[in-house]
Amino acid sequence: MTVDNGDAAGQPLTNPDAAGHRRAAAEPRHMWRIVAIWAVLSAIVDPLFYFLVGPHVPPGTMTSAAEENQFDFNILLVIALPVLLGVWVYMAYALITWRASRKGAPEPVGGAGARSNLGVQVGWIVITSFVVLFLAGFGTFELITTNGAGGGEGPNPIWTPTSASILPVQVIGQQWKFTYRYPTFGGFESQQLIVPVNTTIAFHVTSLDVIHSFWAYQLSIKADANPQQDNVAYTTTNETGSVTVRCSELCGLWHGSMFNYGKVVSKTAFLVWAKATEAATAANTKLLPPFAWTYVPDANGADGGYYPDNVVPYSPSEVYGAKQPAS
Ligand SMILES: [Cu+2]
Repeated sequence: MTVDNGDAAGQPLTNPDAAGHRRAAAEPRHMWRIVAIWAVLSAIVDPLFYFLVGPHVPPGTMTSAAEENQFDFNILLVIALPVLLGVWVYMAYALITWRASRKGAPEPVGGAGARSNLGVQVGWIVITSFVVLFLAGFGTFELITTNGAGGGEGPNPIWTPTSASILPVQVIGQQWKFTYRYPTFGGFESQQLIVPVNTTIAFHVTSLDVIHSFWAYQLSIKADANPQQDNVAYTTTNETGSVTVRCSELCGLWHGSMFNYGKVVSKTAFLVWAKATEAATAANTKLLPPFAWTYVPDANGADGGYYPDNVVPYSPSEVYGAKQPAS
């Protein structure tokens, strides 16, 4: 039901001859008002968000990958906020301006005039196409740019870091735990992920059984752990701090409890820890299968239940540590 409140002069608005012309002249250009309000609000909210909230957006800045991810999230949000504001501004404007109870409000008009507006349609298609295509290009660029996206890139990464010395850390997933093997420190294994700060790390992620996913949240590394695959993910640590590792691929009954913790520590603390752990676990390390890029549990295997995949040795840059990898 519509209510005719009449215009300011008390004339009924539904009288096309008497009121139609007068109203057309008095009616403000609503669309341009909405656009102006939206533009001003967006120009205020976007920088406020980017500079005040942006630095706190997950996953933080602990590594180069985390920094890149935070930047990407911020760009997405800077683009998304004006879209959100556009909806809210229109809704608020419509509620205030065109509410039925407003004295002198113009009567909602249906019919041909409300059915289509070429400018709005073309504008909508052009703007949404531009946003989507820009994001596709931006996303693709960010995936392959020099800091990567923190995802596993398979055994032949599409980009490699330029650091002279890269610390290799093998991440071994199995139902339902992660262990970390340090091939350049005698190949010892640890339940805790400890890495040095200001260092480029090459995570070599693999699995002994089903598909897991190594997600080190604060490091912004998320790489699938596939059996018989060496999935490489690089990042460079910027800050010390705690790391939570979770499996992010449904991998069986206790998937939910497949998590552990780690730390980014000073280079000195890392070397102390690595050498101490190497010495303390030496007896156990001897019982482990020799270091390999992947391991296949096999009760009848020729190498004590595991066999290495005979893949080439390390790249010459992955030499951080006291020793070359055991072969
Ligand atoms: Cu898992």
